Amino acid sequence: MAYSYDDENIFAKILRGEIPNDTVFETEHSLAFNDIRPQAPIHVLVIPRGKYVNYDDFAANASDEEILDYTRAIAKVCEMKGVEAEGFRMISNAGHNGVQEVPHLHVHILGGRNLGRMLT
Ligand code: IU
Repeated sequence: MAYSYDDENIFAKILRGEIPNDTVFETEHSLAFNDIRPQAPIHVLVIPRGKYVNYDDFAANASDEEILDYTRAIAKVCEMKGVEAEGFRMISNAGHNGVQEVPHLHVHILGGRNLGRMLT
């Protein structure tokens, strides 16, 4: 599927430095920052710097280097936040049914409390 990227989405503005963010970790190809409306004591968003709408777009069109960098950035944030021992949740919403608010790929990392069952 072909995706068209909206250069005016809020994460694009964050990546261009037009809007501040509370950075947790960054690499050449990825940026992690605290969510402005945290749903748990730890709520970090990890985004690729490249213009990808969602995971499908990223997996199909990003370079191997970007994919490796992004995958490891997510793991690094989990390590930095110390969520691995007690557990955590990763979510990436996509599209209308996924109720994706910002059309730039992001993975939510949630932890620091029992998150409850999501699927029954
Ligand atoms: P979603 O997966 O697209 O539904 O979630 C978007 C998230 O981006 C949501 O948790 C917001 O609180 C968060 N966010 C943000 O961190 N900074 C912003 O300026 C905006 C949204 I707008």
